[in-house]
Amino acid sequence: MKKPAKKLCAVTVTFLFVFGTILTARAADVDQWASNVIGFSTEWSRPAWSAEQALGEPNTLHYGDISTAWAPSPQNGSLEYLTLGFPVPVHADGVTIRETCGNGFVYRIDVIDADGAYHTVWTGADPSLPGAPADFEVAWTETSFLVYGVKIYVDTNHDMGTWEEIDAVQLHGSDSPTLVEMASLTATPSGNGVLIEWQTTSEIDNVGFHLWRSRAGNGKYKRITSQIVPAQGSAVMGSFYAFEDENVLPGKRYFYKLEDMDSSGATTLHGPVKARIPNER
Ligand SMILES: [Ca+2]
Ligand SMILES: [Ca+2]
Repeated sequence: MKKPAKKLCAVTVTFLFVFGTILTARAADVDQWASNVIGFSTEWSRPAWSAEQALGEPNTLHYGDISTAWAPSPQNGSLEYLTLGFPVPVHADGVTIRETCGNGFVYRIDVIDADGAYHTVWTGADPSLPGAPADFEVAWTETSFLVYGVKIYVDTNHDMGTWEEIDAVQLHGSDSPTLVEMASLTATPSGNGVLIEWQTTSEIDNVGFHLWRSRAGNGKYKRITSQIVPAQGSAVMGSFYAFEDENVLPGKRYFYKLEDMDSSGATTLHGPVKARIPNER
């Protein structure tokens, strides 16, 4: 029996276009309660009045010395601090400190960046009045860097008749926007490798790209670019990029994700796209 002639055009080309709706995410406002304790000067006891009592949503519903709020150890005579972390890094523009005892005691606020450096965003007189829980709201110009935590400075001499206590802390800001708009992202078998090509329609504040590869779409991705692929586009002009991955085997399937990075170090992933390498002929 005669075998049919082997087809020469056996190259499987997989184009997976990922559309703008997925790739274009704008910055969103985020208001979030503190989720972890980074540090504190003192705490009155544990777990009652501990630093953890300032995490999560408010749960101290009345004014007074109540164990569901953080209290520093000394009632008076010290300068104290409480440093809290938040789930989502944001370009921060404010904080709300819920004071539930000795109100009016905050004298300084710092925010913490990705490198763990502290930036003072406010100093002054806290106008919160005693007698009822008070939300001390502080606003500042949005930080250019992402904020991971807040340090609150407390003067225990503010009310000589009681402790100064914090029930909850909410950070306000916007999350990192996707500043790169993609037109296409493809992976195509080419020679002995895979050619990954992408095109942008605009790039704002983009430093460049890295490529990540996996053998499965939901698998573990490894970075395959040893150096960042430098950005070439701008806010008004996109650019075209190509990268050849030669470290692939015949007959196998590969998945790729594209990562863009902005000047603050924030990254966004695009894809995945996949390519199947033809069997050797
Ligand atoms: Ca006091
Ligand atoms: Ca609390």
